[in-house]
Amino acid sequence: MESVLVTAVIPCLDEERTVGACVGKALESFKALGVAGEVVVVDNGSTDGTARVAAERGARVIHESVKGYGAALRTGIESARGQIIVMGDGDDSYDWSAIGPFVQKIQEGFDLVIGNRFKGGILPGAMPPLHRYLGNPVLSAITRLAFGVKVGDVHCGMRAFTREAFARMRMGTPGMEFATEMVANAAHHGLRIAEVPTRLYPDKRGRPPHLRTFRDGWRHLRFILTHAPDYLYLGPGALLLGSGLLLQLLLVRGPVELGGMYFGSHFLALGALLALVGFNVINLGVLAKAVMARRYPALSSRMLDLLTGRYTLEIGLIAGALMMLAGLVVDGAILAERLANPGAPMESTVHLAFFASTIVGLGLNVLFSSFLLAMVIHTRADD
Ligand SMILES: Nc1nc2c(ncn2[C@@H]2O[C@H](COP(=O)(O)OP(=O)(O)O)[C@@H](O)[C@H]2O)c(=O)[nH]1
Ligand SMILES: [Mg+2]
Repeated sequence: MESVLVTAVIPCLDEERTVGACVGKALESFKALGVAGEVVVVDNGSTDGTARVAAERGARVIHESVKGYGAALRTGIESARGQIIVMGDGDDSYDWSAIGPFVQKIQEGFDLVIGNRFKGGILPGAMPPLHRYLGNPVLSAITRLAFGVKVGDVHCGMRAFTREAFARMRMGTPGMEFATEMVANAAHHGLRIAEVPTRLYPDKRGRPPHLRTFRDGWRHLRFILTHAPDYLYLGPGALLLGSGLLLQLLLVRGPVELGGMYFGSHFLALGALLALVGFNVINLGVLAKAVMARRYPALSSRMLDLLTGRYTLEIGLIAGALMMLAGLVVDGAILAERLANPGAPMESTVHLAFFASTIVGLGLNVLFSSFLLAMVIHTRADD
């Protein structure tokens, strides 16, 4: 049997009106490009004639019972026989006759090629204004920032990649967030990414799309937040911890009056709270980064190199114990003074005691989280 070079993968949920045209155009493309190709249609539980129409037009039809765009695509891609995979919707909104530039970019040596509909043109009625002017550009910008990639249209459904690149990306999400995950994982694994202008046509199926604006928008955002610990934890955590410590330091010697306003123990308590919460948020960020380092060995970050190279449980334990000790010494001194002068007003020492106790609390946190960090860093990655 002639070996297949390109596999077109089309995920379908009730697309009997359009899947035939997509399959036909993909097969024509293979002929025009002079490559051996196959079309795989993944039927995702359709109740219409999708599977029959696709098979009649010459596709190899496979079935995936787990619902979702990502689940369907993954199954289709894993069954592909070609070295190069082109994926795209079965609603005839992407032009399956125009896959040449995708295949070409792969042959030039790129691992992943993503269409860009903003560059290729969006025909009237092809994309709702809310997605075109708000949802997609905003989520694409956040994705670029969070993962350091240059991809203009992160949700574009027409893409190409090598089978090997797909294996390296280790995709796992079942829904529409698959599109974002692929961009993130490609970046984290250091794959070479290219873009090609792609035109988007109105789909021709005569019913609403499967994509649901808010449910799927949230799924993209959820994925980004979960996988961008610098932005989710480290930035906000540093801000909280910094402002909490600053507030405490300002008030450590007693109440302060600023511009006629009195800053007393209420603000002291707020400072302690901010510092503790901020520290815990940073703590989670460090753990999340350590988890990501296990998952994405190609990911480079100075913090990670430092952690994986130098960190030992003992360092964490000693740091935590020293912090606790420092706080306890101050607290002890305050207690001794109180015992010596039982009648002295509390106000003179409460500020310092608050600060010292906050440091004890932070030290305790360091102590306990050190164990989990050590476990994450020194456990072998499972693959
Ligand atoms: N949303 C969704 N799409 C699916 C599913 N299974 C297969 N698909 C196919 O995935 C493609 C993209 O879906 P579509 O509704 O066109 O989303 P949109 O192009 O992002 O608006 C279509 O070919 C669908 O038929 C599923 O369970 N959910
Ligand atoms: Mg579509």
